[in-house]
Amino acid sequence: MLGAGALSVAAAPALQHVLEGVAQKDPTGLSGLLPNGGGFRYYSVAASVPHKSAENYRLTVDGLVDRPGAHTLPELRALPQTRMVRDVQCVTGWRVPDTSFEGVRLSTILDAAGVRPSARAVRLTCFDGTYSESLTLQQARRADVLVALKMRDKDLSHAHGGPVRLYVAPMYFYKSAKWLSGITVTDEVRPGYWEERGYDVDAWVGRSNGRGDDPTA
Ligand SMILES: Nc1nc2c(c(=O)[nH]1)N[C@H]1C(S)=C(S)[C@@H](COP(=O)(O)O)O[C@H]1N2
Ligand SMILES: [Mo]
Repeated sequence: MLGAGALSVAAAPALQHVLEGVAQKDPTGLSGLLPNGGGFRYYSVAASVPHKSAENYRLTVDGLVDRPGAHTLPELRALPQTRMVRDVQCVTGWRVPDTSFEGVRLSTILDAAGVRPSARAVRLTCFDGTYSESLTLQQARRADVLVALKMRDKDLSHAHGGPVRLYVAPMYFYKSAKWLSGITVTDEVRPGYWEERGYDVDAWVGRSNGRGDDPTA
């Protein structure tokens, strides 16, 4: 279905942006600007994504941790919440200023699970069955990396990856995996979906993927 994989890491950044646009343009027919989305585009590499509710949602934590387990949505809501307002920046160029996200720091969830000394990275997986992301452990522990439950002060909609998505504020939006369902602590970085197709694991806005522009400057 997606042609982007074939070109993989050899593709130049500019071509990758085009490929991202093409590959994501229409597996679903829902892509493009979301109605009332305030400039957000709907992206999903999976053709259809199941809906999860407060009753059946689970976030599993496993890998190199002392206490593997799963969090329900009420449990996540009961943990300390952090709210941040930043610009959202997709690597293909679109940007949405001053967007609030709110949720639990990923570091809080990692600390609760007890990360082992041999751990170096985190792999994030999604209940769309396809997408994945990765962070170094140092990145994952930043205060501006959230397991987000709210966007713009409302529960995350299904279209935006609800009920729970990752939110990596300082990086391009592809790091912010939608429909988050798994956190696996690993001994090395395992590149995520777009990273296997040439995107940088270290996706700092303005400093990666061959981009010299810095929208935060
Ligand atoms: N599960 C999943 N998460 C994903 C993606 C995706 O296709 N699937 N696309 C990424 C990209 S490239 C962007 S720009 C944002 C888009 O988020 P939005 O659909 O809420 O605008 O989600 C990111 N997280
Ligand atoms: Mo993106």
